[in-house]
Amino acid sequence: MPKKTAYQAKIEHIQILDEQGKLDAALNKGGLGDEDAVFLYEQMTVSRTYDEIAFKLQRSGRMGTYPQNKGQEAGPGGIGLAVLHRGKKDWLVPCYRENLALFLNGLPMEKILLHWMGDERGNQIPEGVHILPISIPIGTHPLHACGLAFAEKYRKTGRAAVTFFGDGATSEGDFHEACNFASAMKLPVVFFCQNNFWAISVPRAIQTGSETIAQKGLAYGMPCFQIDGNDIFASYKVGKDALELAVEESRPVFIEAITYRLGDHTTADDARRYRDSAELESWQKKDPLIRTRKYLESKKLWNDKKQADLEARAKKLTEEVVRKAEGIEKPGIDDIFDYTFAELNDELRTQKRTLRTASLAQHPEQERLSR
Ligand SMILES: Cc1ncc(C[n+]2csc(CCOP(=O)(O)OP(=O)(O)O)c2C)c(N)n1
Ligand SMILES: [Mg+2]
Repeated sequence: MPKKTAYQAKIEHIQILDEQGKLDAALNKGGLGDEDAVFLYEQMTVSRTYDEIAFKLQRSGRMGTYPQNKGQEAGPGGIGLAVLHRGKKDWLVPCYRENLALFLNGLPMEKILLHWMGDERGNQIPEGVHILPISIPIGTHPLHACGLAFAEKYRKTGRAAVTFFGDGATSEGDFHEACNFASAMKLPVVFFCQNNFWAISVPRAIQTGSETIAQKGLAYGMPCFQIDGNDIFASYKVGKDALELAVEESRPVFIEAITYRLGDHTTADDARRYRDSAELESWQKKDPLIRTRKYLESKKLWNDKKQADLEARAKKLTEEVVRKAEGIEKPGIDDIFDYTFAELNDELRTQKRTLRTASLAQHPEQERLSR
């Protein structure tokens, strides 16, 4: 019996803008234009400012916890803009480190703050905005993206679903079920993994034996790409092509974006306890904001004056968003019943009626007496 190669594959790594801010124009053909690069640079700066202000809110006791997106703005920014430009209102099914993709596609910015302030109204997505609430259970939501893509395919809307998750999420069973389902059912889902090399304190090196995260998609028959996740040009171009491929050929596509979280896992974490400072410093040099600014300056599209204006605008905008979030009216005591269940059964109706009474023994008719 002669031996044959049963399967062989390679995965491309795509970088269009390098760390020094130099662009590969040939690779960028059909990709992000300079005007949009300016726009994304501004939006990434807004997202960074939002992070800094949210961090301070938590430290001053005005927010429960918060996961900074710092350093990871380019991946979600690039593909987020590609989604916006398609104009199809593709679904975004996020984790918690892709704020920018959500803001670009119509999520009111105060929603994320409200979520982390523990207000469920942060998860109430406005009608017509095709975004799911951010998912805290790791790895469960790619399945929801499959369901949405399944429905859109059935309705022939030409819409895709993009789901975001981290490197750690790819060790979860639900993630694999989602990959399998999307592939077996030929669903237009773009799986966008932000590989930031850490899952809280678990380093990527011991997270999985897989050489790349992208190759996990190969096992399910998906076209797979690895990109420099700190490069808005790569994320936009590969994201745009992946969306087209997913919809035109009705199949899932996998993108692994190599990035790094420059902050702690969340405000409840102190990464200095497990992360080498030299590693952090090496990634600070690859910061997406720095390289994008270098590129724009080399093209005379940016200068110190514009930077100062932008920083002032970003601060003002974020402070307004904070005012909106903190200024929301207090929720009604009945809301927990009115917005959790479609219909109340007898027990729940009694609970709702007796919620205001001083004790379970008190007759509901006396409720007014207790307040
Ligand atoms: C099902 C589940 N298990 C465990 C956790 C606790 N947890 C929260 S974040 C996290 C790490 C996630 O790492 P990764 O997927 O790489 O995302 P990152 O935070 O690095 O963006 C874990 C284990 C959780 N939220 N959900
Ligand atoms: Mg991670």
